[in-house]
Amino acid sequence: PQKIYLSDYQVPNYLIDEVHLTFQLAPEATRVRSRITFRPNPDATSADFFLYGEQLTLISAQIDGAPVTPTHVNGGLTCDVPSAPFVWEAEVEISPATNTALEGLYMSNGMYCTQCEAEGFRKITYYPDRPDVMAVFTVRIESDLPVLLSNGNPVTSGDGFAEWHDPWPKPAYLFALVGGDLIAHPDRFTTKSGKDVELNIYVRPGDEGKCAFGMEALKKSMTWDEEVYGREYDLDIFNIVAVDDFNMGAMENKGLNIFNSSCVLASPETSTDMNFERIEAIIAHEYFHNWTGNRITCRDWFQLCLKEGLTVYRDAQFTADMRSEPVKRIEDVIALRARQFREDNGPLAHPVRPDSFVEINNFYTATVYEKGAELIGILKTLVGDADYYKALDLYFDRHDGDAATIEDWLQVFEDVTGRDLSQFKRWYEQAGTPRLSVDEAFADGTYTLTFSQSTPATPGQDHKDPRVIPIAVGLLGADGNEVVPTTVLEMTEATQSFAFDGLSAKPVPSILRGFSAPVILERDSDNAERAFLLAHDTDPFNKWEAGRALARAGLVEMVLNNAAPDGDYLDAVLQVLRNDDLDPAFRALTLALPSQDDLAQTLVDLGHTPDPTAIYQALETLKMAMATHMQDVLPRIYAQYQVNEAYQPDAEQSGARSLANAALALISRTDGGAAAQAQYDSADNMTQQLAALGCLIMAGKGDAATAEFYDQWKEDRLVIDKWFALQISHAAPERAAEVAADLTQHVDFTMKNPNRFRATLGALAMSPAGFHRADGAGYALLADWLIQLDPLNPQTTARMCSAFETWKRYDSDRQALIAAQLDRILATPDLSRDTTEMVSRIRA
Ligand code: B3K
Ligand code: ZN
Repeated sequence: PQKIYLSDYQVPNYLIDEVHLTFQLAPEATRVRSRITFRPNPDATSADFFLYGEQLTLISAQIDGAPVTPTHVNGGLTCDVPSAPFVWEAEVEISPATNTALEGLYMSNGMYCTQCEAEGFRKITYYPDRPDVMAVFTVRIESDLPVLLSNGNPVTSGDGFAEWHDPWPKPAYLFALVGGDLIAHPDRFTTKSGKDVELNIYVRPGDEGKCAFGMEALKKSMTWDEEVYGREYDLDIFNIVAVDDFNMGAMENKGLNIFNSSCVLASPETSTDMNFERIEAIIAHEYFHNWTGNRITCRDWFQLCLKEGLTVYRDAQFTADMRSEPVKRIEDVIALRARQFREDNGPLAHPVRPDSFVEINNFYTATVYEKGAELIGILKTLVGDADYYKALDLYFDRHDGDAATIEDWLQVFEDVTGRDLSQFKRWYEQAGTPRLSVDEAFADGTYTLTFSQSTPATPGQDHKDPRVIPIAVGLLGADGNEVVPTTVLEMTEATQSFAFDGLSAKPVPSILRGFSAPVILERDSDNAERAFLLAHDTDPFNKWEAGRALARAGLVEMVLNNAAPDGDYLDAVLQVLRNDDLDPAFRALTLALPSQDDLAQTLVDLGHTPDPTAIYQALETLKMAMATHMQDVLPRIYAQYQVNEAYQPDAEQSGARSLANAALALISRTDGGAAAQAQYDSADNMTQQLAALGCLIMAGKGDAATAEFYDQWKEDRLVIDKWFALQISHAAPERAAEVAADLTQHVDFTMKNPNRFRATLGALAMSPAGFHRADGAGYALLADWLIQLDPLNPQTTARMCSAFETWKRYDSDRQALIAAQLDRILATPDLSRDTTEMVSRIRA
C-alpha cells in the first residue's frame, strides 16, 4: 500500500468555484449528476487533471457540453482539459444499499445518509476530494422520501424533490445528504446580532422523545461560543440527524451534523448520567467545528489536529463551564492516560501532526484529538488567557475561508505575543510522552526543584529534543497550609532547576497541578506525602492524583509481593469519603481505583511483566478490603446521596448518584446483593438501573435481572447495546470470552452495526483479565470477528485492532498467541488497506 508524506504536499492543479449536484435516490442505483466549474490554479506547477473516484459507475462525462472519454486510473480518472476555465459534467451510479463500509452515501434502516470525512466523497462522485479545494455547493435531491436534507439553506422543495444551497465555500469532506422518513424536534435560536436560526434534530419515528436534551445542549453551545469566542452561527438553519449505523461519534458537516444515535438520543429512562454528559460534549464539539474546522479548515489531512485538537479543547472548556471544572479535568486525564499514553507508549505512537500515513482514517486517534487538545492547553498556559483569546481573534480574522496549517496557527500566536514558538512546535512533531523526573533540595530557606525530561524513542523517531513544558507548582507547609500558591515554571532545557526563596522550612511540593502538561511525572515520593497531599492539597486535580498514586503504590505491592491492602490508603480514602464538604463527584472519583490497564503499564514502567490475572485479583481484594474497612460509613453515604427530586442529568445530581453508586458497588460485596436488588427493583432511570445490574452481576446474583432487563428493553437498540457490553465487562475473567462468544450468537447481534459490534467485541477487548486469558481464547475470538468484519467495514475493523497494541507488555506465551492472531489477520486474502496498515504497525 502506498504511503503519503506531508513533505510531498503540492497545491491543487485546479480550483473550483461552484458545484451543482443532483441526486436521484434509489437503494441500489442512485444517480448522481455533477456540474463543476473548474479553473486552473495559478500557483500550480502541473496542468494534469485528476479526479478521485471509487466504487462509481461512470455513465457519462462532458467538458463544456461536449462528451469526453476520461481515462480510468487507480483511484480515479484523468482527462484532457482546456487551459482556460471549463465546466465538467458527469453522471455516475452508486449503490447506497450495499455500502456496508458506512463511508460515502449509504443506507441505515431505510434512511439515506452520508459520511464523507476523510475521503468518502470520492465514493459519491468524481471530484478533487482534498480539503484544500473549497467550493460553493448547490444540491438537488429527488426522492419520494418526506425529509430531504443537505448543507446550507433550503432553496425550494416540492413533490419529490428538495434543493439546498450552501453559500460558504467548503471542502467535499463537509458535504452531507440525508433522506428519510424522519421526525423533526424543532426549535429556534436568535444569535447575538439578532439572526433567527431554525434548529432541528431529525430522528426515526419512535425516537422523538429523546431529542430535548440534545436540543438544549445545542442552544447552550451556540450561546457559549458567542460569549467565550465571539463566534456566531452563519446560516438560517442548523440540522442534526441521528443515524443508527455510524462508524464514529458524529460529523460536523456544514449546517447538517450527522450523529451516531448513541451520541444524541437521550432520556432519563434509557441514558446514564455519563451518556448525558458525553452527548452534551459531542453536540458542542460538532457545533464548535463550524468555526474551527469548517470556516477555517485544514490544508491537508496531516493538519487534522488543527481542527480536532482545538475543537476538543473548546468542548472541554464548555463542559468545564457547564459542569465542574476539576471533575472534567480529572475525567479527561483518566481518559488521556488510558488511551493516549497507551498509544504513545506502543507501536502505534505517532506525532500529533503525523508526517506520513497509508490510510488517514487510521489517524483519528487519541493522539491527534486528546493530545492535540493538551497542546492547546499548554499554549494557553504559556501565553496567558488574554493573549490566547487575542490570538484566536486574529486566527479567525486572518484565516476565515482558508484551508490552514499548524504553521498558520502558530504564526498568529507569534504575531500576538512576539514569542518564538519553534520549541513549542516540537510537541506537534515528536511522538512519545515525555518523562519528567524531579529532585528536590532545601538549604538556607531556599527550596530547589530540579527537573529532567526525556522521551523514549518511538517508531521511526529515535532522537527527541527537549520540549517546553509548563509545570504548575504549589508548595505546602507541614501544617497543610499553602506557602507558595500555584506558579507556572517554564521548563525549556533537558535539565533545569527552579528555586523558591524565603521559606522557613522544607515544604511539600504539589507538582504538575491541574495536569499542566501531558507528561509522566516520575517522582520518588512516599505514602506519607501522598496521604498528606490527598488531605491538604488545594489543587483538586493533584489532590485526586495523590489518592490515585497512593492506590497505585499499594496495588503494585499487592501484585508483586502479595502484600495486604495498604491500611494508610484505606484510612486516607475513608477520610475523603466521610468529608461532606467535598464535592460528591470528586469523592466518587477518589474512591475509584486505577484500571487494570493502568496497573499493567505501571508494572511495565517498573520493569516487570504484568500478569493480567494477578492485577485483577489485587483489585478485587482491595475492593473487598475497602468494603469492609468502610462498612460503617457506606450505608450512611448511600442513603445520604440518594436523589429525591425529579431526575436531572446535571452535574449536581449526577455527582450525588455517582457517589451513591460507588458506595453501592462496595456494599454489594458484603451484603449479597440485597441493596443492589432493591435499587434495581425501584430504579426509574438508567443510571440507577444499570449500576444496580452491574452490582448484581458482580455479586453473582444477576441472572434474573439480566433476563428482565432484556425483556424490558428489547425494543430499544441503544439500551440493548448496554446490555451486551455489561454482561461482558462484568463477567468473571475466565468466563468473559465465552460470554462474548455466546452473545455473538444472540438474535440481536449484528456485525453490521458498529455500536453493537463494539458493545460485544469492544467490551471484551476492554476487559483486560478476560481478553488476556492465558489460553488465548479472547485473542482468537476478537481476531475471528475482525477477519469477518473487515470486508464489510474496514474502518471499524481497523480501529478495533488497537486492542492488540499493548501486546509487547506481556509474557512470551501471550506474545506468541497474539502474534499468531496478528499474522492470521494479515494473511487474510484481500485484507483492507485500513486493517493492513494497523496490524502491520502493531506487529512491527
Ligand atoms: N470529524 C469527525 C470525524 C470523522 C472521522 C472520519 N473517519 C468527527 C469529529 O471529530 O468531530
Ligand atoms: Zn472533531
